[in-house]
Parts: sequence; C-alpha cells; structure tokens
Amino acid sequence: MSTGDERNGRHYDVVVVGAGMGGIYAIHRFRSQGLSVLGIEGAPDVGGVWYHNAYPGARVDIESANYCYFFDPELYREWSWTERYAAQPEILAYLRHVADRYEVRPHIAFEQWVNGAQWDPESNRYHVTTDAGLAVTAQFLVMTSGQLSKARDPDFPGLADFRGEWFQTSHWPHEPVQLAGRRVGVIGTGSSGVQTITAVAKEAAHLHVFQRTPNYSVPAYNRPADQRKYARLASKVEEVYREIMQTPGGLILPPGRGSSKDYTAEQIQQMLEERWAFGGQSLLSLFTDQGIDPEVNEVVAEFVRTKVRDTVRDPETAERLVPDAYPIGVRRLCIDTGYYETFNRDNVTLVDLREEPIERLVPQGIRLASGREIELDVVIFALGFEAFTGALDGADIRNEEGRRPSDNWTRGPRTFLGLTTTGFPNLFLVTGPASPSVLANMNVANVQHLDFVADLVAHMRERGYERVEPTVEAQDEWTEHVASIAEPMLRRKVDNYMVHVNRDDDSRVFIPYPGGFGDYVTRCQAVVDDGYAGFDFK
Ligand code: N01
Repeated sequence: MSTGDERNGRHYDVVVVGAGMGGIYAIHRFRSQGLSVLGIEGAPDVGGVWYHNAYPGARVDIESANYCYFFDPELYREWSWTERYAAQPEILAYLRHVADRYEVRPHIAFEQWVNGAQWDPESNRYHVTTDAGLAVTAQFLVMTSGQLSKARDPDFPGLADFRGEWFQTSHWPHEPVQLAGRRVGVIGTGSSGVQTITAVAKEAAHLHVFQRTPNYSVPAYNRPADQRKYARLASKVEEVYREIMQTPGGLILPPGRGSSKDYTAEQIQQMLEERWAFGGQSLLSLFTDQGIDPEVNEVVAEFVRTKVRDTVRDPETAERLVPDAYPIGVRRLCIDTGYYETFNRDNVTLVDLREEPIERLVPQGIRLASGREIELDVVIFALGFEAFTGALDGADIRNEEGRRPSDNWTRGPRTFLGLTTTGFPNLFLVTGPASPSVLANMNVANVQHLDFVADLVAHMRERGYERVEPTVEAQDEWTEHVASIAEPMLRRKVDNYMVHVNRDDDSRVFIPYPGGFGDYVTRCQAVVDDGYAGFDFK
C-alpha cells in the first residue's frame, strides 16, 4: 500500500515511467546531474520488456555486443556476453547488474502502474498517480514505457471456457511453466511467436502453430560470443560508440553494397548468399533500392522463399510457410534459430488460418471455422502489441485541456523529433513516434534520447526556464519531413504496426523516423547547436 509510502505527496524534478533499458539509464543520468528522480515501474523488478517477455526462446535479434550500454566504458568492459545473441535471462541479469551498479533501484517505486498524469499549468507540474495509491508531483515527465510493451490481449470467443492453461509471451510467468509432454498451441508468428515455436517444439508432446500471415525469418546463427572480437570492441568503446551513432540502425552491420542496378543477377545472388550466411538483420541493408523498388525487393524476397522451400521437407507445409503476403523488410524481419527446420519435426503441425480461421476456444482446445477441433492442454498467445500509443494511453497523461497525446493524433502521431508533442509541456516520449524507435537499436536510441533530454533540462535550469514544449511550426515541419522520407518506401504501403492508416481516405502515416539513426542524431545535434531551435521555453 502506498498510502504509508514516504514518497507520497513528494515533489520530484523528474518522474520516469518504466524501469526497462531506458528507465534505468534515465534514473542514473538525471540523478548524476543532481536532479531528484522517481522511477515508477509496474513489475516487481527492473528490466521492462526483458522482464515481462520471459517466454521460452526469447532472445535479442541484434548482436549483444551492440545491444548494450556504451555510456560507461568500464561497464562495457566488465560485462562479457556468453552468446552472440543473448537470451532473455542473460539480458535481464545484465539490466539488474546495471541497476545495482549505478544504485538505481532505491529510486524506483515498483509494482505499480501510472494511471494518471495531469499537467497543472499554474505550478508547471504533473500530478502523477499510480494504481497503488501513490501520488507525487514532477516538473518533468519522462516516458520510458516502451513502444512495444502494452500487449495486444487475446479476445477470442470462448477463452473463458478453455479448460487448459493459457499464457501470453508478453507476460510470461516467472514461475516454471510445464510444457513438456503437453499438447501446446501457439497463435501468432511474429518475432515472439517464431522464437517461442522453435523452443517449445523441443519440449511439447505436440505443437500446433496457428499462422495467419507467413512472415520472413532468417537465421541468427547464434553461437557462443566471440570473446576476442568483444575484447577488441571493449578496448575502444568510445570509438565504437561514435561509429554506432552514425550508423543507419544504431548497430554495426556489414556495409551496404549500394544500388542493385550496379550488379548482375549472379552477383546479386552471391551477395544474398553472403548475407544469409552472416545472418540476422544484415539481409535488409544490402541494397539501397530494395526497400523502394518492388522488383528489387522481389528478388530478395524470392531468395528467402527459396530457402524456405529448400528447408521444409513437406511441400504443402513449405508453401503455407512461404512469405508471400507482403514485400520483405516492410515488417520487422524475424531472426531465428532453426524456425523453418522446426516444421520437419513429427510433433509439429502448421494450421493455416487463411484456410481455416479460428472460430473459438472450446473447453478442450480450439475450434476452427472448418468445424475441425484441435485438442490442447496449453495455448500460448504471441499476438503482438498496441504499438506506440498503448503504454502512453495506459498512463492517462492529460494536458490542461484534459486531452491525451493520442487524442491529438487521430490522423497519425505528430511530434517534434519523436520526443515532444505540442500542448504537453515538459513531457518527453523516449523512442516515441517519429524517432527511429523500433527501426533502431533501442538501447542506443534510448541513451541518445535521454542525453538529449537531460542536456535540455540542464539548459533550462541554467536559464531559469520552467517549461518547454515544441512549437507548432517545428512539429509540423518534422512530421512533414518524416512523411517525405517515408513516401517512396514500400514499408509505408503495407499494413503493420509501424503504419497508422486513416481508413476514410486510406492516407497512411509511417510512424518511426525512417531516415536512419545516424541522420537523426545529426539533426538532433543541429537543434542543440541552434540554441534548441523548435522549442518554446517559458
Ligand atoms: O508481434 P507481431 P511480436 N489471430 O505484431 C498474429 C519486437 N520483438 O510480439 O501478421 C491470429 O510482430 C499476427 O498475425 P498477422 C520486434 O520489434 C523483438 O511477435 O497480423 N493471429 C502476427 O503473426 C517485433 O517486431 C524480439 O496476420 C493473430 C502475430 O500475431 C515486435 O516486438 C522478440 C491475431 C503478432 O506479431 C512485435 O513482435 C519479440 C489473431 N486474432 C518481439 N492477432 C527480438 O528481439 C495477431 N495475430 C527477437
């Protein structure tokens, strides 16, 4: 109970919402410049999505030597990853280590969700409340609540009748879940589903995979971390970090090869094979025109389809798995460790929901529209997230007119730099809409944003300003700038969680900043160099 909480009624310079990768650094960064900070976190521990997504097989899809903090070279050097792509328990252990090393935990109110944040223009403060009864005020509200953190909950008819157990990948229990020897169904084949399916197939008596849209998945080639490579990076952390800050994705990948038009068909196939052998997201950054020119994209897509057909032995299952619904790279590429091979196992069956949609759950399992019933002991939902606005809406942030940010975004998010939005003074949306966000290495993006915000706050303190918000002109310009870069991109044209579609006129707003992380960093620096042009201080 927070009514007896000594923090009740206190005023803080900064309230940080969410103690994941972003929140941990935020608390450390703001505290180290002498500000009073309170973090508020729903879970009983730090970690954010890496706490909640503890499902079997969960691991990062960016190499761990890149997906970590660079702000302190000592921290980088003292931690050594065991795998090229660390699994969820190791990432959580790392985040706990960072939280302890920088004494972040004492500044977090755990096990409570922010359920209100009302801006008071008289005092220039947010009145922040939680579902545990905590009430505090803060001059600055920093949302490190994540863009992919509010789960899309299952709403299948009959769920309450199901006699087995069901779980969501995004809220996986921290107690052991018994899957061995049981009949398991997984619904959803995005990044979470692909990882879960590959892991659960090895345990379950039988696994049914319920697939609505076949996605592209490429091998991670996970393996023990190359300690010599890591030591090399660790010996020049500052240099590596500077390099990463200039890359398109906030991570080091093999360099792109320019336009595909400069190569013969044979050379292109050879390069695709090289990328396939390297693994991971590198396949998407091969040619500059593969995200724009449908014909070039089709060459890359067909290359992956051939791999699927070559891997999956049963031709009918292979055809169902072949990703044919959209161009490659417009949705996030899944990175796997033996996903397609999983369908060669005797204990795995693919159910194509395009042929047989789910009608409902029944006490003994799932009934399909065809009338077929599949008996299950456990159902796992990997249905994705209410991206970008889910967690923000959950905190119920209101401005002086009683509006929430998303009330102003009915035709797509509008922000300045993805960090701030007009009408909401002193509110910062870390990795928010129209920042590189889900297109970048989130760890690096978080730190870049928080350094920007912390410097902005220091700038205000030095000059005696109490409130800041972007100008309407700056926000309009940024929104148009993002739209103009996204305009020719194939990824804007396909429905997915990165696109806001206005159904009345089919206008489409691509949500993340698609100009590349390095370009974004340069533009942020230009704003600073120009005396925080685009911000209105009071
Ligand atoms: O979610 P998703 P996710 N009936 O939205 C299906 C990050 N991430 O959690 O495509 C049946 O991609 C849906 O089908 P469809 C990463 O950024 C990273 O997997 O809409 N199916 C789809 O197959 C990623 O992009 C990592 O037809 C339904 C799936 O559920 C993001 O999180 C790991 C359905 C949702 O896929 C989201 O990935 C995990 C229904 N009613 C996640 N509703 C790594 O770092 C939805 N689906 C590796």
